[in-house]
Amino acid sequence: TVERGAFSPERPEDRRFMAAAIRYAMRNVGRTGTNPSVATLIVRDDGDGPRIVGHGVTALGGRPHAEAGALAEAGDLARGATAYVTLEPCAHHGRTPPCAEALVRAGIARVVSAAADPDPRVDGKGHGMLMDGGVAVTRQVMAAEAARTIEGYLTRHRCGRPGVTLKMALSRDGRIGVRGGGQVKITGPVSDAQTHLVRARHDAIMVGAGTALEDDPRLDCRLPGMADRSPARIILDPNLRISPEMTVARTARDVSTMIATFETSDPARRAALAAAGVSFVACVADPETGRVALPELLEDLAATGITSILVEGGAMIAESFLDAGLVDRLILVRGAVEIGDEGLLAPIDVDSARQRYRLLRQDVFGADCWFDFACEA
Ligand code: AOF
Ligand code: ZN
Repeated sequence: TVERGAFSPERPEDRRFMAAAIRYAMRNVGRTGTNPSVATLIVRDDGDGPRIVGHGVTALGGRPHAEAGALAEAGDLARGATAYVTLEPCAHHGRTPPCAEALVRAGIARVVSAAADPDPRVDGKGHGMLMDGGVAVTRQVMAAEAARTIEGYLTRHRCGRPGVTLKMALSRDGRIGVRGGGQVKITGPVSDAQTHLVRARHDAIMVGAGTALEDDPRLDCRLPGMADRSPARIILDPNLRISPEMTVARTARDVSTMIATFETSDPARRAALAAAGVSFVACVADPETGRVALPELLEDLAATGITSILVEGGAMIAESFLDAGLVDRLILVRGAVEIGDEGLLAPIDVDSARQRYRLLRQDVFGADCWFDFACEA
């Protein structure tokens, strides 16, 4: 029996279903616009053990919400069932009535939620609406794990900037390449595929103009079946050195491409790039360093709807983000190759990262070691 219309305690099976919901929510992370990617599982027990009768995840672009698909699948089986949601159900009227209301109407008996929703239109009101409708509510089940799946959304709400992941490949001797030596292959195919998955989970990917000029990269997601999951590309190019012949410019009609540049940069080159489909974000210079002011840039990017950015290179941009304290997640991929003394030292290595940040996980991908740190204060 569940106590209707009140907060109710966690049950033994709750973590198992919430863990499944959190994994499922990962499916659309990075592809739901300013909305978080949320998952819902509807579970009922008719005496023969719990079974999933409906599942849903926030749709690409952010609508419909997760609850809608799960309730549609469950149909009448939702009556008396438990709904597991990775985020507090919404309480506001958008293109559809609030999800909290839909759950009540479907006859859901109990809702188990993970993360709280900081959106002022929700922020506790979803749980309130459920309880007013006679639904028992259990909150904060695996809340920290669920919050990891919506980090960008939370950071944009709390700090007014996108969440930032910095990813760097390091040789075994802690180098990130050879100055002026072009692209040095440090990592193997397994961690490269993993990198493409991480790309797909961010709204945008950022590199400096130096890296772009040296490597002429595509910066897209090239996993089979995931070509449509490519993030937007942002090139940090204050003095506008990128030319319209480069790959990112030539493919700007296929994958959204932005150049962050000073307003004083060459107007003719800007016009040529704009004609190729590139858009521009105006940056200002930091009065002390003369470099791009990153906090202002991130704020402007958040205003365009970007909730998460993967910063992929090179050394200078990595150092600027680290120095400014603007890195939320740091991914270090240590390859097996040695570069030697002529190599460019990375601004941070695995040992110093271990001292400063919290290691979330460590994996071995082929010959490479992958370290994923949370940079919380
Ligand atoms: C849910 N289920 O799957 C998601 C929710 O612009 P709208 O109307 O779609 O509302 C966006 C807000 O909805 C967002 O800020 C967050 O509060 C909530 N996201 N809520 O019930 C979902 N993605
Ligand atoms: Zn909703």
